[in-house]
Amino acid sequence: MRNCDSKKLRPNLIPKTLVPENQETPIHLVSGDIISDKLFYRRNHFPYPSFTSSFYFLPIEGQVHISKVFSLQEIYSMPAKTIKVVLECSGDKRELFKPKVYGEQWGKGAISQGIWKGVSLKTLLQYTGLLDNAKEIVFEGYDNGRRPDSNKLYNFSRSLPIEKALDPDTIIAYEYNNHPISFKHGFPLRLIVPGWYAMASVKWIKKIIIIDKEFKGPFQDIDYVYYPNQENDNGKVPVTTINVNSTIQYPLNMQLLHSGVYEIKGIAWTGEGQITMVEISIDGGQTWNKCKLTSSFEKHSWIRWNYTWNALKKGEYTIKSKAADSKGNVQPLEPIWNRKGYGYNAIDHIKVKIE
Ligand SMILES: Nc1nc2c(c(=O)[nH]1)N[C@H]1C(S)=C(S)[C@@H](COP(=O)(O)O)O[C@H]1N2
Ligand SMILES: [Mo]
Repeated sequence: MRNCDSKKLRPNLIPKTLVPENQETPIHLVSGDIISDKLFYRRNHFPYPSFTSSFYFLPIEGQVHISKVFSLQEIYSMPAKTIKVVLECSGDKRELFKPKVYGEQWGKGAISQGIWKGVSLKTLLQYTGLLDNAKEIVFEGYDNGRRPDSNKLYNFSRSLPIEKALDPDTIIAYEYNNHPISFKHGFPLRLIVPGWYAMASVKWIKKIIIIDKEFKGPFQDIDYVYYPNQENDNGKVPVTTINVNSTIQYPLNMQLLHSGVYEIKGIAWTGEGQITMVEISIDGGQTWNKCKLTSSFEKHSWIRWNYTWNALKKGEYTIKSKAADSKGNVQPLEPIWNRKGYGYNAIDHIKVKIE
């Protein structure tokens, strides 16, 4: 009976702020590898933009041989690429930093995954060419507003170095899970940058500008930068690739359970290379056991894992998960603290009690 009921119930997003809209995915309650549009987390810096999509054109200009303006029909008719991609906000798990940091207090659900279809940016740039002095490519979004640190109006803009921009997997996407991208996630065109934290994946692209220097917009040079120190900006480093990470989806933190056999399960992901191992500890990290990886590897997607636990003895348990990738990265015991709280990837943990 219970099972039957729970099949009818669907989880919702977890609200953080409403304007601009910031809501997280109920990551503990999703199964499988494809997050529906409805349960995809939402992260916005500004209110949603308004523009008339029936008059939409995409300009590419700057350090190019010929500037071009593409219609959507032209873009839809080019050779397409379809990729399953994990998008993770660099602020995912921010609420876990100690000492705490300012910013959206994301739990573990500023992450989602699904299938994006679009045209490689590289393909589009073949129509314009790049001048020899081209250094970065700037993507400007339609959304704008004021930041807490300035009275100026800014659009959400970000850049990529040429090398990452020309990676065939960097796409200008127009479909998500076989449907046109929904408005909230970037309709009609959204940049998708697999392997990088999701601030790089600019929604509602207004134009693309090739520049001959480093882009210094505030979402590049003030935000999305690791600041190792509380008091000053020394040692600042831009946020780029996703850190190796894992999240326990079941059991839930602080859950009460009867003694029995349980499938501990979760996801693990990394920005470069692939997940090679996930280990589980049920004794707070003293001993570790290898998990079964239950989904097959795809270059830009998370992997699912599980571990069968014979929970026979009553008591309190701290369960931990630790992922490692093919580049030699392993989740650290402690996160690397930084003032704006990006890139949290410490070993995940939950507590449960067997009664
Ligand atoms: N135009 C625009 N693009 C954007 C943002 C934004 O505020 N405006 N937020 C970025 C950040 S920080 C993240 S984490 C992702 C969130 O994408 P989603 O709302 O589709 O989940 O979009 C990125 N692209
Ligand atoms: Mo983000």
